[in-house]
Amino acid sequence: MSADLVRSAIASIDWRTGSLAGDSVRETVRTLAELKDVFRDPTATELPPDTVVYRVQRLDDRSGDEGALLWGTTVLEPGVVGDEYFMTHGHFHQKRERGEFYATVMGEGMLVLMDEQRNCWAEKMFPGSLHYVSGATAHRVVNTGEIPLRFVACWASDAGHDYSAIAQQGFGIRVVRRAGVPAVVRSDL
Ligand code: S6P
Ligand code: ZN
Repeated sequence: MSADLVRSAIASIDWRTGSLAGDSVRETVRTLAELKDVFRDPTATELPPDTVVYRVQRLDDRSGDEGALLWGTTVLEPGVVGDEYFMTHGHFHQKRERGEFYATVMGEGMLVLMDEQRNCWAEKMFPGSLHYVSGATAHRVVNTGEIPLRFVACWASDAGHDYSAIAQQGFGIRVVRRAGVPAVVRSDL
């Protein structure tokens, strides 16, 4: 076969874990120190600040390419700060019309969603659950289980990430541990 006619796949995925491998894969790590503002009481933990809360693997950025798609895998560790489970920062997309798919590979959690009018809801995440995040909907993932929550995502590469609205006002709901089980509560209660 001619080398010109056959090319390598962009990366590989291990479907048991969602892990990506290949030259185009980039990884970011988020520690407790970077996430302290997402928790209602960031002091309610004795975990060291460099504790890893989640890692994101992403295919190399192609945000300049109109219509291109990105793929990523997030591994969110189990844990709590006070009565709140470990969670991602959460964000809107800068281009509000750009949606995203999430699919859970392993673990249990909640996908917390909020529209621009601050209407909020949560969807249960479990192995095989498939979620569509429509445009203009902020999204955050919470690990309510005992093992790492692993999920894959696919989104428009030019969507961009807007963290500022969430950093300033947070989500209107929180996922907390009550009597050992997850409960979704309003943030102002
Ligand atoms: C990107 C997609 C995910 C998140 C990742 C971490 O649009 O939603 O790859 O970036 O789960 O969450 P966050 O809120 O820290 O970006
Ligand atoms: Zn997103």
